[in-house]
Amino acid sequence: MSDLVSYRLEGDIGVISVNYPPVNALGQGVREGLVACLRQGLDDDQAKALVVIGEGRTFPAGADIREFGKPPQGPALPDVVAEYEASDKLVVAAIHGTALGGGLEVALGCDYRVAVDSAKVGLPEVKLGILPGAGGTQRLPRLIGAQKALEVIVAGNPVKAKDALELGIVDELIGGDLLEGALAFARKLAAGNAPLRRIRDLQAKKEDPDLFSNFEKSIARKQRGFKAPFHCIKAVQAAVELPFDEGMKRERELFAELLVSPESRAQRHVFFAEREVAKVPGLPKDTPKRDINQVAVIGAGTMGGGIAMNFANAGIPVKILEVKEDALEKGIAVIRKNYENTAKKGRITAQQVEDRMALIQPTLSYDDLSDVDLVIEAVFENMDVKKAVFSELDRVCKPGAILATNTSTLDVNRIAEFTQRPEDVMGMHFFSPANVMKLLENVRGEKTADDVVATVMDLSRRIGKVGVLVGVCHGFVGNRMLHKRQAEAIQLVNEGASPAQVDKVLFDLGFPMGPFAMSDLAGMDVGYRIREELRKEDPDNAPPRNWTDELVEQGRLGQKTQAGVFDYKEGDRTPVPSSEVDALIAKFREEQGIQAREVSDQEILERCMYVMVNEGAKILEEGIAARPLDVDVIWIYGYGFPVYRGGVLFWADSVGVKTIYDKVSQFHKETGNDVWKPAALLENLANEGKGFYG
Ligand code: HSC
Repeated sequence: MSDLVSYRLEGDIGVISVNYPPVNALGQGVREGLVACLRQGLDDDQAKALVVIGEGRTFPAGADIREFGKPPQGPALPDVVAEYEASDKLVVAAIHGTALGGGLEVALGCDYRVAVDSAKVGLPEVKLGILPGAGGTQRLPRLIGAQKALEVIVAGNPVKAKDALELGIVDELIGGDLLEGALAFARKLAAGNAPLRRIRDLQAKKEDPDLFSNFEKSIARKQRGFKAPFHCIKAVQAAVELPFDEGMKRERELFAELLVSPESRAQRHVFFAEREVAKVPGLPKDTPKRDINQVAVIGAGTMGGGIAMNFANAGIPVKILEVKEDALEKGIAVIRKNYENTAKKGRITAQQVEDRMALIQPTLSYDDLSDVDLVIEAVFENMDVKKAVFSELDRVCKPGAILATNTSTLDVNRIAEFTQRPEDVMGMHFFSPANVMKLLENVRGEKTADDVVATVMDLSRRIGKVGVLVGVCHGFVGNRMLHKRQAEAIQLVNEGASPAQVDKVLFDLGFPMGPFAMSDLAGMDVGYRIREELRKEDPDNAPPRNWTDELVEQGRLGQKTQAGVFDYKEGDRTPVPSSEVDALIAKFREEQGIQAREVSDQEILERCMYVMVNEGAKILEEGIAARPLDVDVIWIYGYGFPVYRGGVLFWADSVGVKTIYDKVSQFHKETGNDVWKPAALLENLANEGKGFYG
């Protein structure tokens, strides 16, 4: 018998206890143990009722995701849940930590559910591209109604215990020790001869006749490209329209379709990749970390302010430095406004606004930074300015303070050399808006000390970011690939495509917006400044001038000036093709002697995407990113690459590395452009018939 689940008698109540760290996932051994212990409890004449509980940090947090895709081994989870539901003794689920997915489904097979205040319950399967497949879509609507069940299942977000009580998912909150409370609850039920409560016997209610079609419409935009949310709706509909056993059959069919779908494979890949990036190859888990209790940010602009908010949100005091008083005041006012807007949406309380603002301390003097543990510089992208800032930081900061730069393109090794302590310097590249975007590209310099890397990676998680470690090169991983795509997008327009056509192809692939709408959003002047800097510093490698430079020089900076590559109406972010820009493009083609031609959508897709795959391969070869999954996580969390395609390199595997290599070689032959020179890694993988992931 499995030793992952044990049975014991506590007085007159049988306790079934799951012990499978870290999250008591419902792997084969746990499922087997749950059934065996239930049978033991049913056979135990002294047990008047049963309690199921998880040891360690949580009630089971779901099916064991690592088993998906492998040959199934019984007992199947739906059968386990059915056996609990069929029990003729009362069963109480005692919940702490996170009762998620299959974990909650087991609890729904029990007659009653109690939870500690800090517990959360939920059915997050949709985030893995599947649906609750052990009766969750059939039992939850029967318990709480179809509308609420749809909200829980389709969003997949965890529900706090207090809200779960209100919804009726949980029957009682336990204030003190969970086991004691659950035992007392079970005894009270047994003493009162409380009836069994089998959810399968309830009727699911549909509150509104158009519930399902309306719900589908309401998520259509946000869930574009995902399959699982729409299957979840179909399954809940079955709960309302079919008898329980038929509904279960329908759930099983829909689950099976999703499990083998490319979307789910990709989403499960992202789940593990997101956790894997925290484990840096070659950096032992026990590498010491420096204490970070007080942080400072240099620069109170959009970026600096956003960065500071992350620390205040996590309860870490942060100083924010500007050289001019009015810029400082303006920056602080913007932060307050951002918090107040969040409060207006009901996401934080007015008190939280004040608490967070109290953690942000404005200053005009570098001397105030003598006690901070970490400084993040977020000033203008110019080496001379960085030099001035880092020399000053080197002068005032205490020994052991980490000095970080938020540069998105400049050489972190050169910046480190502006100090006497390059081992304490690294990059922390936040993405705009810095208080929202989850990605943090942490850049290790040549001389960065291991404990600095370990500290910054750990801190990323503390402030709710996904930190990915990268090496030094122009643009690091994300922007280096992005710049290649942008250049290709511009080149496609030069040859005859329209900006709107290019954008549509990438939008249809699943990006939130195309490359030109994106540069309008970011501000066309950002890229322009980087190009100008390159033209000064490294003219041989700088991109040639093109029509986008002219747009900037004419004041078309993007959304902020209501005109960039596209036009924008006041208060509307929808890009509208511009005849003025079309004329500029035509003029550029004429000056260059280019005869515009028809460009196919397929060519746009191949050139914009394959150039990134090739660059990604070069990045891996050079060791700038350690693994394909690091590149993929960067593209998902930094640039909105569709999760259901798993990341740029995961997507490349789905196309076929050989197919991509052949095209890249062809483009190289046709253009002679270095960017298309196939990466050796790409070539090797293609020759071996392998993908980035084997
Ligand atoms: C499911 O339940 C499907 C069901 O409907 C059943 C269908 C049956 C159908 C049968 C048909 C015949 N599995 O995140 P952390 C690992 S789908 C395996 O860093 P935290 C994780 O990889 C599942 N491993 O911790 C990591 O490993 P590492 C629905 C899992 O405290 C370690 O645990 N449930 C795992 O920040 C720690 O994780 C979910 O989707 C799992 N289910 O967060 C919940 N869950 O150390 C997914 C975690 O080697 N999990 N691991 O890197 C979570 O959301 C978070 O892990 C928690 C903990 C909130 C549980």
